[in-house]
Amino acid sequence: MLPPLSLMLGPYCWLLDRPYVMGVVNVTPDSFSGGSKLPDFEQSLKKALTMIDDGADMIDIGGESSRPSALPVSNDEELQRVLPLVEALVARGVVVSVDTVKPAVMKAAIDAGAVMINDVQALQAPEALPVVARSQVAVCLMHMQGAPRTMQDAPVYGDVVVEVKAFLLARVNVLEAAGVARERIVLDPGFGFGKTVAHNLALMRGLPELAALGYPLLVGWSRKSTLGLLTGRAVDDRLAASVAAGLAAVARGASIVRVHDVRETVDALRVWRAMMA
Ligand code: HH2
Repeated sequence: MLPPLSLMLGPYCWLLDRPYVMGVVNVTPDSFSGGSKLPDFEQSLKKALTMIDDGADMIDIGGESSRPSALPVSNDEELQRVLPLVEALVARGVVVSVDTVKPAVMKAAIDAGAVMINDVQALQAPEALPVVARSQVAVCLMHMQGAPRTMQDAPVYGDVVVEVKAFLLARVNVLEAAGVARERIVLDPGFGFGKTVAHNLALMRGLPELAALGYPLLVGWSRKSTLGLLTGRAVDDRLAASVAAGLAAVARGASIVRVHDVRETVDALRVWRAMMA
Protein backbone atom coordinates (compact mmCIF):
# COMPACT_ATOMS: atom_id res chain seq x y z
CA MET A 1 0.00 0.00 0.00
CA LEU A 2 1.36 3.44 -0.92
CA PRO A 3 1.23 6.15 1.78
CA PRO A 4 -1.70 8.60 1.31
CA LEU A 5 -1.05 11.64 -0.87
CA SER A 6 -1.38 15.13 0.51
CA LEU A 7 -2.86 18.13 -1.23
CA MET A 8 -2.00 21.74 -0.47
CA LEU A 9 -4.83 24.21 -1.05
CA GLY A 10 -3.65 27.65 0.03
CA PRO A 11 -3.69 27.54 3.85
CA TYR A 12 -5.20 24.04 3.93
CA CYS A 13 -3.38 20.73 3.77
CA TRP A 14 -5.45 17.62 3.16
CA LEU A 15 -4.16 14.16 3.87
CA LEU A 16 -6.01 12.11 1.29
CA ASP A 17 -6.44 9.04 3.48
CA ARG A 18 -10.16 8.78 2.65
CA PRO A 19 -12.23 9.80 -0.38
CA TYR A 20 -13.03 13.53 -0.42
CA VAL A 21 -16.29 14.92 -1.79
CA MET A 22 -16.56 18.08 -3.90
CA GLY A 23 -20.12 19.44 -4.14
CA VAL A 24 -21.05 21.14 -7.44
CA VAL A 25 -22.85 24.49 -7.37
CA ASN A 26 -23.41 25.85 -10.86
CA VAL A 27 -24.51 29.48 -11.04
CA THR A 28 -25.64 29.09 -14.64
CA PRO A 29 -28.95 28.96 -16.54
CA ASP A 30 -27.77 26.20 -18.90
CA SER A 31 -25.76 23.53 -17.07
CA PHE A 32 -26.60 20.05 -18.33
CA SER A 33 -28.07 18.95 -15.03
CA GLY A 34 -29.51 22.23 -13.80
CA GLY A 35 -32.70 24.20 -14.35
CA SER A 36 -33.24 26.67 -17.18
CA LYS A 37 -33.08 29.78 -14.97
CA LEU A 38 -30.04 31.45 -13.47
CA PRO A 39 -30.23 30.59 -9.74
CA ASP A 40 -30.12 33.63 -7.48
CA PHE A 41 -27.47 34.25 -4.84
CA GLU A 42 -29.59 33.11 -1.89
CA GLN A 43 -30.57 29.85 -3.61
CA SER A 44 -26.95 29.09 -4.48
CA LEU A 45 -25.69 29.94 -1.01
CA LYS A 46 -28.33 27.73 0.61
CA LYS A 47 -27.51 24.87 -1.74
CA ALA A 48 -23.78 25.13 -0.98
CA LEU A 49 -24.28 25.32 2.80
CA THR A 50 -26.63 22.32 2.70
CA MET A 51 -23.91 20.39 0.85
CA ILE A 52 -21.42 21.31 3.58
CA ASP A 53 -23.90 20.16 6.26
CA ASP A 54 -24.31 16.92 4.30
CA GLY A 55 -20.57 16.27 4.45
CA ALA A 56 -19.01 17.89 1.38
CA ASP A 57 -15.33 18.70 1.91
CA MET A 58 -15.38 21.52 -0.60
CA ILE A 59 -17.68 23.40 -2.97
CA ASP A 60 -16.89 23.82 -6.68
CA ILE A 61 -18.55 26.96 -8.06
CA GLY A 62 -19.11 27.24 -11.81
CA GLY A 63 -20.31 30.31 -13.69
CA GLU A 64 -20.12 28.97 -17.25
CA SER A 65 -21.44 25.63 -18.48
CA SER A 66 -19.09 23.40 -20.47
CA ARG A 67 -21.88 21.46 -22.22
CA PRO A 68 -21.77 21.52 -26.03
CA SER A 69 -24.81 23.80 -26.43
CA ALA A 70 -23.84 26.28 -23.70
CA LEU A 71 -23.69 29.98 -24.47
CA PRO A 72 -20.32 31.69 -23.99
CA VAL A 73 -20.16 33.98 -20.98
CA SER A 74 -18.11 37.21 -20.70
CA ASN A 75 -15.52 37.76 -17.94
CA ASP A 76 -17.81 40.30 -16.26
CA GLU A 77 -20.87 38.09 -16.37
CA GLU A 78 -18.98 35.08 -15.00
CA LEU A 79 -17.48 37.20 -12.22
CA GLN A 80 -20.90 38.57 -11.27
CA ARG A 81 -22.20 35.02 -11.03
CA VAL A 82 -19.41 33.43 -9.01
CA LEU A 83 -17.66 36.09 -6.91
CA PRO A 84 -20.42 36.91 -4.40
CA LEU A 85 -20.80 33.21 -3.67
CA VAL A 86 -17.04 32.68 -3.33
CA GLU A 87 -16.88 35.57 -0.85
CA ALA A 88 -19.89 34.40 1.18
CA LEU A 89 -18.61 30.82 1.44
CA VAL A 90 -15.03 31.81 2.23
CA ALA A 91 -16.38 34.10 4.99
CA ARG A 92 -18.08 31.02 6.47
CA GLY A 93 -14.87 28.98 6.43
CA VAL A 94 -15.86 26.80 3.46
CA VAL A 95 -13.13 25.36 1.21
CA VAL A 96 -13.95 26.81 -2.22
CA SER A 97 -12.92 25.73 -5.71
CA VAL A 98 -13.84 27.70 -8.83
CA ASP A 99 -14.53 25.92 -12.10
CA THR A 100 -13.33 28.30 -14.80
CA VAL A 101 -11.12 28.50 -17.87
CA LYS A 102 -10.71 32.29 -17.67
CA PRO A 103 -7.54 33.82 -16.16
CA ALA A 104 -9.41 36.96 -15.02
CA VAL A 105 -11.94 34.85 -13.14
CA MET A 106 -9.16 32.70 -11.67
CA LYS A 107 -7.35 35.79 -10.38
CA ALA A 108 -10.43 37.37 -8.83
CA ALA A 109 -11.47 34.06 -7.28
CA ILE A 110 -8.03 33.52 -5.76
CA ASP A 111 -8.01 37.11 -4.43
CA ALA A 112 -11.43 36.42 -2.86
CA GLY A 113 -10.13 33.32 -1.04
CA ALA A 114 -10.86 30.37 -3.37
CA VAL A 115 -8.21 27.71 -2.72
CA MET A 116 -8.59 25.60 -5.85
CA ILE A 117 -8.89 26.39 -9.54
CA ASN A 118 -10.68 23.65 -11.46
CA ASP A 119 -9.89 24.14 -15.13
CA VAL A 120 -11.40 21.83 -17.76
CA GLN A 121 -8.76 23.22 -20.14
CA ALA A 122 -5.86 22.41 -17.80
CA LEU A 123 -4.55 26.02 -17.68
CA GLN A 124 -3.98 26.19 -21.43
CA ALA A 125 -5.49 29.67 -21.86
CA PRO A 126 -2.76 32.31 -22.22
CA GLU A 127 -2.08 33.87 -18.78
CA ALA A 128 -3.87 31.10 -16.85
CA LEU A 129 -0.66 29.42 -15.74
CA PRO A 130 1.08 32.54 -14.36
CA VAL A 131 -2.05 33.51 -12.42
CA VAL A 132 -2.11 30.13 -10.69
CA ALA A 133 1.69 29.83 -10.37
CA ARG A 134 1.87 33.17 -8.52
CA SER A 135 -0.59 31.90 -5.90
CA GLN A 136 -0.55 29.00 -3.45
CA VAL A 137 -3.86 27.46 -4.52
CA ALA A 138 -4.42 23.92 -5.72
CA VAL A 139 -5.26 23.30 -9.35
CA CYS A 140 -7.22 20.54 -11.05
CA LEU A 141 -5.97 19.80 -14.57
CA MET A 142 -8.61 18.06 -16.67
CA HIS A 143 -8.28 16.32 -20.02
CA MET A 144 -10.65 17.25 -22.82
CA GLN A 145 -10.42 16.29 -26.49
CA GLY A 146 -11.44 19.23 -28.69
CA ALA A 147 -13.60 22.12 -27.50
CA PRO A 148 -16.97 21.88 -25.71
CA ARG A 149 -19.05 22.89 -28.74
CA THR A 150 -17.81 19.98 -30.91
CA MET A 151 -16.13 17.58 -28.49
CA GLN A 152 -18.85 14.91 -28.65
CA ASP A 153 -19.18 14.93 -32.48
CA ALA A 154 -16.80 12.04 -33.17
CA PRO A 155 -14.04 11.68 -30.57
CA VAL A 156 -11.21 9.43 -31.76
CA TYR A 157 -8.27 7.95 -29.85
CA GLY A 158 -5.65 5.30 -30.60
CA ASP A 159 -5.45 4.30 -26.93
CA VAL A 160 -7.49 6.62 -24.74
CA VAL A 161 -5.64 5.77 -21.51
CA VAL A 162 -2.20 6.31 -23.06
CA GLU A 163 -3.27 9.61 -24.64
CA VAL A 164 -5.00 11.02 -21.57
CA LYS A 165 -2.04 10.03 -19.40
CA ALA A 166 0.45 11.63 -21.82
CA PHE A 167 -1.57 14.86 -21.93
CA LEU A 168 -1.88 15.11 -18.13
CA LEU A 169 1.81 14.35 -17.64
CA ALA A 170 2.78 17.00 -20.20
CA ARG A 171 0.64 19.58 -18.39
CA VAL A 172 2.12 18.57 -15.03
CA ASN A 173 5.61 19.10 -16.45
CA VAL A 174 4.68 22.57 -17.71
CA LEU A 175 3.21 23.50 -14.33
CA GLU A 176 6.12 22.19 -12.32
CA ALA A 177 8.59 23.99 -14.62
CA ALA A 178 6.64 27.19 -13.86
CA GLY A 179 7.11 26.61 -10.13
CA VAL A 180 3.83 24.97 -9.13
CA ALA A 181 4.60 22.44 -6.38
CA ARG A 182 3.45 18.90 -7.10
CA GLU A 183 1.46 18.89 -3.84
CA ARG A 184 -0.83 21.52 -5.40
CA ILE A 185 -1.73 19.49 -8.48
CA VAL A 186 -4.80 17.27 -9.01
CA LEU A 187 -5.48 15.35 -12.24
CA ASP A 188 -8.79 14.50 -13.89
CA PRO A 189 -9.34 12.27 -16.95
CA GLY A 190 -12.39 14.36 -17.88
CA PHE A 191 -15.18 11.82 -18.21
CA GLY A 192 -17.55 12.84 -21.00
CA PHE A 193 -15.28 15.55 -22.41
CA GLY A 194 -14.64 14.39 -25.98
CA LYS A 195 -15.19 10.72 -25.10
CA THR A 196 -17.65 8.02 -26.13
CA VAL A 197 -19.11 5.53 -23.65
CA ALA A 198 -16.39 3.05 -24.67
CA HIS A 199 -13.68 5.67 -24.07
CA ASN A 200 -15.12 6.54 -20.65
CA LEU A 201 -15.25 2.89 -19.62
CA ALA A 202 -11.73 2.23 -20.89
CA LEU A 203 -10.56 5.21 -18.82
CA MET A 204 -12.26 3.76 -15.74
CA ARG A 205 -10.38 0.50 -16.25
CA GLY A 206 -7.19 2.53 -16.72
CA LEU A 207 -7.75 4.72 -13.66
CA PRO A 208 -5.17 2.80 -11.54
CA GLU A 209 -2.59 3.61 -14.23
CA LEU A 210 -3.40 7.31 -13.93
CA ALA A 211 -3.35 7.09 -10.12
CA ALA A 212 0.13 5.55 -10.37
CA LEU A 213 1.41 8.91 -11.67
CA GLY A 214 1.37 9.92 -8.00
CA TYR A 215 -1.05 12.86 -8.14
CA PRO A 216 -4.51 12.86 -6.55
CA LEU A 217 -7.24 12.01 -9.07
CA LEU A 218 -10.51 13.91 -9.18
CA VAL A 219 -13.40 12.35 -11.11
CA GLY A 220 -16.66 13.84 -12.32
CA TRP A 221 -19.16 11.13 -13.21
CA SER A 222 -22.17 12.79 -11.63
CA ARG A 223 -25.31 12.58 -13.84
CA LYS A 224 -23.24 12.32 -17.05
CA SER A 225 -24.67 11.02 -20.31
CA THR A 226 -22.68 7.77 -20.24
CA LEU A 227 -24.66 6.91 -17.09
CA GLY A 228 -27.84 7.73 -19.01
CA LEU A 229 -26.79 5.42 -21.83
CA LEU A 230 -25.92 2.61 -19.39
CA THR A 231 -29.20 2.88 -17.45
CA GLY A 232 -31.69 4.42 -19.87
CA ARG A 233 -32.38 7.15 -17.28
CA ALA A 234 -32.91 10.88 -17.86
CA VAL A 235 -30.45 13.37 -16.39
CA ASP A 236 -32.58 14.05 -13.28
CA ASP A 237 -32.92 10.32 -12.60
CA ARG A 238 -29.28 9.25 -12.43
CA LEU A 239 -28.68 9.38 -8.68
CA ALA A 240 -28.06 5.65 -8.16
CA ALA A 241 -25.94 5.49 -11.31
CA SER A 242 -23.87 8.49 -10.16
CA VAL A 243 -23.28 7.05 -6.70
CA ALA A 244 -22.24 3.69 -8.18
CA ALA A 245 -19.84 5.40 -10.58
CA GLY A 246 -18.31 7.43 -7.75
CA LEU A 247 -17.70 4.31 -5.66
CA ALA A 248 -16.22 2.49 -8.65
CA ALA A 249 -13.87 5.40 -9.29
CA VAL A 250 -12.73 5.49 -5.66
CA ALA A 251 -12.18 1.72 -5.77
CA ARG A 252 -9.91 2.31 -8.76
CA GLY A 253 -7.87 5.04 -7.11
CA ALA A 254 -9.77 8.35 -7.25
CA SER A 255 -9.20 10.65 -4.27
CA ILE A 256 -11.90 13.28 -4.88
CA VAL A 257 -15.37 12.82 -6.38
CA ARG A 258 -17.14 15.81 -7.91
CA VAL A 259 -20.88 15.36 -7.34
CA HIS A 260 -24.25 17.09 -7.44
CA ASP A 261 -25.77 14.73 -4.84
CA VAL A 262 -23.56 15.16 -1.80
CA ARG A 263 -25.69 13.58 0.91
CA GLU A 264 -26.17 10.28 -0.91
CA THR A 265 -22.54 10.14 -2.05
CA VAL A 266 -21.19 10.80 1.45
CA ASP A 267 -23.45 8.11 2.96
CA ALA A 268 -22.50 5.58 0.28
CA LEU A 269 -18.78 6.26 0.73
CA ARG A 270 -19.04 5.97 4.53
CA VAL A 271 -20.77 2.58 4.36
CA TRP A 272 -18.55 1.32 1.57
CA ARG A 273 -15.37 2.26 3.44
CA ALA A 274 -16.57 0.75 6.71
CA MET A 275 -17.30 -2.52 4.93
CA MET A 276 -14.54 -2.67 2.36
CA ALA A 277 -11.57 -1.00 4.04
N1 HH2 B 1 -17.52 18.12 -15.35
C1 HH2 B 1 -18.27 19.22 -15.56
C2 HH2 B 1 -17.78 20.50 -15.22
N2 HH2 B 1 -16.58 20.62 -14.64
N3 HH2 B 1 -14.59 19.68 -13.81
C3 HH2 B 1 -13.83 18.60 -13.59
N4 HH2 B 1 -12.63 18.73 -12.99
N5 HH2 B 1 -14.25 17.34 -13.93
C4 HH2 B 1 -15.46 17.12 -14.52
O1 HH2 B 1 -15.79 15.95 -14.84
C5 HH2 B 1 -16.29 18.25 -14.78
C6 HH2 B 1 -15.81 19.54 -14.40
C7 HH2 B 1 -19.62 19.10 -16.15
O2 HH2 B 1 -20.59 19.01 -15.15
P1 HH2 B 1 -21.48 20.23 -14.61
O3 HH2 B 1 -20.65 21.25 -13.91
O4 HH2 B 1 -22.59 19.69 -13.81
O5 HH2 B 1 -22.12 20.82 -15.94
P2 HH2 B 1 -21.89 22.14 -16.77
O6 HH2 B 1 -20.48 22.16 -17.28
O7 HH2 B 1 -22.91 22.00 -17.87
O8 HH2 B 1 -22.15 23.33 -15.88
